[in-house]
Amino acid sequence: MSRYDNIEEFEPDHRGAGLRIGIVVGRFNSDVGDGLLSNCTAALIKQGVGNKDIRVATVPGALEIPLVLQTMARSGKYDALIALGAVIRGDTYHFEIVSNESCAGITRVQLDTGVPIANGILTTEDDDQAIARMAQKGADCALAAVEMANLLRKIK
Ligand code: INI
Repeated sequence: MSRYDNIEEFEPDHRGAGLRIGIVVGRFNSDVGDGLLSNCTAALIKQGVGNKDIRVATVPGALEIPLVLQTMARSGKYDALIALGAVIRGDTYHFEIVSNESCAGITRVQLDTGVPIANGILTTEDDDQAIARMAQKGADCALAAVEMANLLRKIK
């Protein structure tokens, strides 16, 4: 497709058939994790990803997510990965540590390995904010993962 001056542009491609997707979910705040995961897998399947091509790993909390993503990325078995979890503010500085370190770890893994990772770790003030966002965020991550896997394939 060309929108400007006959310049070629990669079009967003959300067709999921044949893509292999790994998902890592934190069990901390598990109701939110479950909501993120169910909406994410439903959206992946809607886009045509086969259920046999989706693998889910759960971990205790958001801080454990980057290492499992790194292991999945290095395995060569996945076209894209998805991180799901919820970090909900408490009374201490721990919220900032968990939010910032999990996000930094995810970014590092995708840049180090070249495997795209959709970041669906919600960071919210309270449970209500997380519950209000989990359905949309889970589905958005499915689309982002499929789109990024297809884009990187085309660029390569
Ligand atoms: N992990 C989360 O995923 N969300 C949180 O809100 C959270 N809080 O608030 O502490 C949290 N902490 C646990 C952390 O991710 C690790 O599992 C733990 O520190 C053990 O390494």
